[in-house]
Amino acid sequence: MLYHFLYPLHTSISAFNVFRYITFRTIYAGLTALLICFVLGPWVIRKLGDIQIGQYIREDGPQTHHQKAGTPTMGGVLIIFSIVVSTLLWTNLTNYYIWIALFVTVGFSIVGFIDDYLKQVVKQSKGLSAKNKFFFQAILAIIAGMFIYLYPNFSTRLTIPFFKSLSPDLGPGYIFFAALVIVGTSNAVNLTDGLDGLAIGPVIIVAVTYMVFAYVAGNVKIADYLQINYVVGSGELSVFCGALAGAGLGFLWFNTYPAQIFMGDVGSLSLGAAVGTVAVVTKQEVLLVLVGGLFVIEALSVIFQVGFFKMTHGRRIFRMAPLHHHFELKGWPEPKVIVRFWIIAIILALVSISTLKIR
Ligand code: 57M
Repeated sequence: MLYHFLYPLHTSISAFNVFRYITFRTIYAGLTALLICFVLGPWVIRKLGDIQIGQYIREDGPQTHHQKAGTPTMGGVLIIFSIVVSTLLWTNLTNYYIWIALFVTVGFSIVGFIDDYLKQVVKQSKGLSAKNKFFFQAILAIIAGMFIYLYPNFSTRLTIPFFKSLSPDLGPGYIFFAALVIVGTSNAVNLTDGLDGLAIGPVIIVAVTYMVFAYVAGNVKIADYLQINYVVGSGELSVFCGALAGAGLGFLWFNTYPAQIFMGDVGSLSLGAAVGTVAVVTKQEVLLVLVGGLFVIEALSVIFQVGFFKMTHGRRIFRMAPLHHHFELKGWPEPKVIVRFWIIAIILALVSISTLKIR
């Protein structure tokens, strides 16, 4: 919005010329989202506490988690609100991809909100069934995949990291591949959100990484120099990623150990889907396996644990899945697990950015 109102004034007030720059708007989208979280955070925590939206802790979890019972959850409402307001304020609203990113972010947050509401407010409910949750996620993701596919000249070729010449063309099948990336990332972030700040930290790291990818993919000169896909209009998603990272930092202020608030499915499902969408649009969808490697590791730990459990009729690979619980049960204090996982996420992000040069 500010771009549309203030940039045109640069002819009379030259300082407003700065609104044309994606880098400027990305920084201030992040700071705006951060500020909204800072200002509204305490009020949201109080409000959620007052209406008794406190986390229910399952019996079968690590004993250390029982002290967390009653922690306000559904804090994702604050994160998503900050992202949407900041994106509407700082992006070029005529950008096609911005509306797809907002559609996915808000759509998945509604699915998560319904799940949280049923679990936290309608106490006896276990929330949306896995089947229903997956159904709504798939519908939203396929719609997004379709709109991405229909954008003129959008390439349906896959970008395989390190293998420049290998770029299989999926054609209309790209719609379903894009949906798979969005739903997969959404659920992987959801699984990871099991310790204070454990999900939001890597979400910030991944958002900053895709901020870089979106910027270079949307800049014809840099894309050409790096020999990566030039995706017209994707540069504006840097601003969206700025809002994602800023809102994440603002939420982390309250979610850091010992957490005053949890994000709930309303946050985790939505943030994962938002990152997955940016990865698809910037044509760095396969690289997301590396950038979001921590989420992949957590999800795989569950898949292997459940598979092995079924195959061996009761034996486990890990003391408990997802992986963060395994280290908790090994005696690692919660903050140690969290910060070490963040360090892994940072290493993966740096290696991912280096692939822009290594081809
Ligand atoms: C998402 N939710 C946290 C919080 C957060 C198939 C199976 C692997 C599914 C998985 C599961 O239920 N995943 C759901 C993880 C939960 O966090 C809430 O959920 C929201 C995210 N969706 O925002 O509202 C708990 O995590 C803790 N937490 C924090 N700090 C935070 O900032 O401490 C969350 C955020 C919260 C709180 O304790 O209650 C969760 O863990 O459920 N199931 C599991 O992850 C369970 N693992 C398991 O059953 N493993 C089995 C098999 C199935 C693989 C095994 O290893 O044999 C673990 N989770 C729970 N109990 N709650 C362990 C058992």
